[in-house]
Amino acid sequence: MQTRLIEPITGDALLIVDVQKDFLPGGALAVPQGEQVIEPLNRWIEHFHAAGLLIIATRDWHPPNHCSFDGSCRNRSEGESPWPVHCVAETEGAEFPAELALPKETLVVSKGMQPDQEAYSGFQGTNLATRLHKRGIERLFVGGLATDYCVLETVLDALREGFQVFLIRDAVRAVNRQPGDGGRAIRQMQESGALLVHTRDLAT
Ligand code: VGL
Ligand code: ZN
Repeated sequence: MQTRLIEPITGDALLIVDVQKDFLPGGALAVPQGEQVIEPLNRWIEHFHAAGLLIIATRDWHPPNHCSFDGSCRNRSEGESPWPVHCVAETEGAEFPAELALPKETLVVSKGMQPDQEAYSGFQGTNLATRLHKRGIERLFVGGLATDYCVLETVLDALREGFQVFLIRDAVRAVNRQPGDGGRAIRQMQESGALLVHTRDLAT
């Protein structure tokens, strides 16, 4: 099958979700194979940067007493267990890995800073949607961690905000607390309107 190459244009932005040390091997909440998103994301970063297009990186940026560490979040889902302490603001685990080639112009968006609220989505409790609309962004290319939590909620919010969303299929990995969570999340994103793209289809 012939696939048309993807050529990002004005109005496009790259949105990298929570690629942080704590979600990578050796981290407090390591996502299986999480490190494998870095190489494809670097290709998208290079392409967007060379084209002068916006790159956004969200980061989980929790206070030490964040509710997700003891399961007391006011907006937690039914039966959701707590997470290990992860991505505490200003700690090493919350840093972006050196291997992720983020340019200095990257728009960094911190989230999950309110102690009593879970915030998987990069749009929740941030002004990200307004900032993107103001800059004329219409399409978002999304990759990062984790497929079944922060990528899922960020993509669903982006669609609700009216952005066209392209999920970079090979640049996401899932926690899979329950087997199949990652696949179900991808289907849910597609059913909500996200389109799947692959790094091999990015024009060089
Ligand atoms: C995430 C669990 C807890 C994520 C953040 O980035 O997907 N998952 N906090
Ligand atoms: Zn978190």
